[in-house]
Parts: sequence; C-alpha cells; structure tokens
Amino acid sequence: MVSTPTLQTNRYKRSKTAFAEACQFLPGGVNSPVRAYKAVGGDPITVQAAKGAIVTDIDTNQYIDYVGSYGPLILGHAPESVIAAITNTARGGTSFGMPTELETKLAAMVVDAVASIDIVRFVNSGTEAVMSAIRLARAATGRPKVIKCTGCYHGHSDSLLIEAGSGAATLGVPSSPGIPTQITQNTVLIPFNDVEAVSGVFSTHSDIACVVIEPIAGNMGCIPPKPGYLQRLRDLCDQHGALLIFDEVMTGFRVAYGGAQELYSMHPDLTCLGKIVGGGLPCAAYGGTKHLMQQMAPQGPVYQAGTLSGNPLAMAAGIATLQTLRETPPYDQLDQMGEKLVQGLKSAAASAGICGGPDVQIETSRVGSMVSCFFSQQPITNYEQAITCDTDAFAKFFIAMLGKGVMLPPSQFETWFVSHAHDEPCIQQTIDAAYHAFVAVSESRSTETPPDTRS
Ligand code: KE4
Repeated sequence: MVSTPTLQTNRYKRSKTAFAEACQFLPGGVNSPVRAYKAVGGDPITVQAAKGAIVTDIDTNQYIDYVGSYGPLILGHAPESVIAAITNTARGGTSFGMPTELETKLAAMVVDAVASIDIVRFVNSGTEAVMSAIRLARAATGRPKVIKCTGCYHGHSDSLLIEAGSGAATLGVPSSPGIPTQITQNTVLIPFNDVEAVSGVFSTHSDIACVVIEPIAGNMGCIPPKPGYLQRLRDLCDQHGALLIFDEVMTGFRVAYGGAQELYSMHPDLTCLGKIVGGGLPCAAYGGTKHLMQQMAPQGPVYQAGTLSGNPLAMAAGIATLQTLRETPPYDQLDQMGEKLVQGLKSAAASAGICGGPDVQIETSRVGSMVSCFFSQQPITNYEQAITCDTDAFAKFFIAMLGKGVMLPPSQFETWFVSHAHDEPCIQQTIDAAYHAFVAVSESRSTETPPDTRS
C-alpha cells in the first residue's frame, strides 16, 4: 500500500525553515503567488541551484524539472552559452539608461523570427508587454473595449484581472480587490475556442479595440485552438475594424522559432513576447507593423517607458538563446520528447488503473514541448471544462511526483515545459515516477471515506 503522499518534513527540512523565514518578509513567502503551493498543499521547495533538466533544492534533493521557470528555459537551466553571455556583458556594466547595440541586435532577431513584427519594443515583463499592446490598440482604434477569453492569463494589469459575470459574453468584474469596475467594464469575457461567442460580442459592441488571446492557451493547462478558431478571430477583427493581439509570451519561440503564429500560419496585428526572448532574465516585448508601432513614444504620442527596458544583461541572454534556437533548432527533439512523455503518462495511468475507470481519469494535451495532464473524465477545450478537473487528485499526484524526484508546476492549471535538456532517460524516469504517483492517487481515492451524501 503506497502511503498517501505528503511532503515529509525530514526530506524538506531546510526548505520548510527557509519558507517560514521568507514568510516574515514576503507576502505569502513568495514573489509570485503560484510558487506558494496553495493549490497542492504543503510548503514550497526552496531551490539551491539548477543545471540542464535538474533542479537541486536546499536539502540537496534533486528533481527533473518541468516548471522551467514557467517557460523561459527552453534550453534547460544555465546553458553555457547564456551564462557566458550574461557574465561577459555584466563585466561591462549592467544597465545604462542609454541605447546599446545589444538592443538593436535582439530586436533585429525578433523581427527576423516573427513574421508579423516589423518594429518591436522591449519591456520587463509579459504583463507590461500585453498592457502596452492594449494601450496601443485602444489609441490606434480610438475604441475602449477589449475582448479576452476566460482562462487566458495575460499578466496582472487592471484591465485583464477579471472574471466572467453571469453568462458567457458579459462585461468583466474585477477578480482582485483594488481594481475599479470602471476599468473592468471595458473588458468583455468570452469562452476560449468559441467562435460564436466572439461573433456575438462584435454584433452587440461597436467599440471593440482588440481581441487579445493566447493562441495556444497555457494558463488553464495547455489547450490548443480548435481548427479554424484563430482564423475566424482574424476574420472577425478585420470585419469589425478591431486589432488581433496574440499574447505569445509563453508560445513565442516555444512551439516554433516564429511562435504559434508560424505554427498556425496566422498574422496578428500585435504580438506580445516574453519568457524565452529574455533567456531567463526579466525581458518581454511587443511589436507589430511600422504603422502601429510608430505611434509609440517618443516617435508617436502613445506613452510607455521602463528604467530597465532593454537592459544589456537580458538582451545578451536573449541573443544567446535565440542564436542557439536559430542555428540548432531543437523543435523536432522537443516534439519527440513531448510525445514520448504524453504517451508514457497515458500508459502509466492505464497500468495504474486510472484511465477508463469509473473514478479518476486523465486527459493529456500537448503542443510541442507544452504538456498538460488533466485529471478529468472529459477532453478539455476551454476554461469552463478545465475548472471541472479533479484538483485534489492533481495535488496528490503532484506530491507523489515530487517524492519521486519530478518537479511539476504546482497547479492543475499550469503547463509542463519540456526543455532541450530533457533527454530520453529523463522522460523515462518521469514516466516511471508517474506510474507510482497514479497508483498513489488511485489508492488514496479507494481508501477515502466517500462524502456523506445522505444529509
Ligand atoms: P509576466 O508578467 O509574469 O512576465 O507575464 C505575464 C504573462 C502574460 N502572458 C502569458 C501567456 C503568460 O503565461 C504570462 C505569465 N505566465 C505565468 C505562468 N502561468 C507566470 C508565472 C507566475 O505568474 O508566477
């Protein structure tokens, strides 16, 4: 009998102590909420260092890492080329508040890689990139409203931290205190992968500035667009004079060198990038046609600025990362390892009696090196379905995998990232761990007392 997985304190003694100390100085002990393990329970692991596919915590436990810093580390942790670029650049200074040739070099690489981008502006986070792209769309169209999908995450700017009101295509209500309804009233929420909902919004609102979307959803687990969905968004935006913004913060350089827009042969008006473009340092970007981007200050009237925007260390890390991706494209290997992982998860679940049973089942999803394992009895194509997943089962799976040396993102609604450093032994070790974790989940369900449904 496999014991119900828990974070045994002896293995994680120093992490537990470190987290308690962090909680004295940081809200919830972290600098980004998902890291606090609220969705899976227990105290988070504190990292000592990482290399390739392996993360080492401060108790010297080692893990095969599928968090990958939530996307930037397509080459794995601390690739030599990136570390050398950062180190060598740092010796010449870390920030100037003045132009450097590194910014132009990375900008030229982004323009070369992403077909829809002629001009690009670097910022420091995906939040800033999407917030700025929406500001530009509103300025360019003279319209206030933004259409976004439930379950798509575009950072924490006020316009985008919203939940659906009653019904599907309604004006959003703030999902966080501190956001005035006057702001969220300009954001219309629709389900992902639902063309009719988009068409309906355009037929009832004539003041839509843009549709902002993750072309492959990565923040409710990995959910690909249905065939034809993205093209219909493109057509509706053209028909109604709105701009189409692809938030490729996660998918940019991840699913193809040219991002999801290359994979699906799409041409958005504005594209937001992040994560990989900075090679693991704080960097993001937004870009589009010359006509649109020349409206950004100081060339045009639309204001956006940033002290560390285009900072030389992030530029150097981004250049080194994109050079590797361009010169030795890893995408075929990432696709093969991703597929091997997904097939292995499905067979491990079946062997553990998870699939097909009356109780816990899994649905897998994958686009390239973006992978999800939903604890669900139905395929997941949007947020409304994703939130029906068995998050308790996922939490047990997460803890059991951690105990077997596999570090997953601590939420059912995060995407797993396979990196170029994840080789066949890594994938096989993950599959073997998953079998034991599925057994633990299955057995914990069979021993749990069923909820008292008589009352
Ligand atoms: P940042 O502001 O966190 O750099 O980027 C926001 C953002 C924008 N667009 C997409 C598609 C994103 O995935 C993100 C951030 N992704 C999350 C992971 N689900 C970051 C992890 C975190 O919040 O700690």
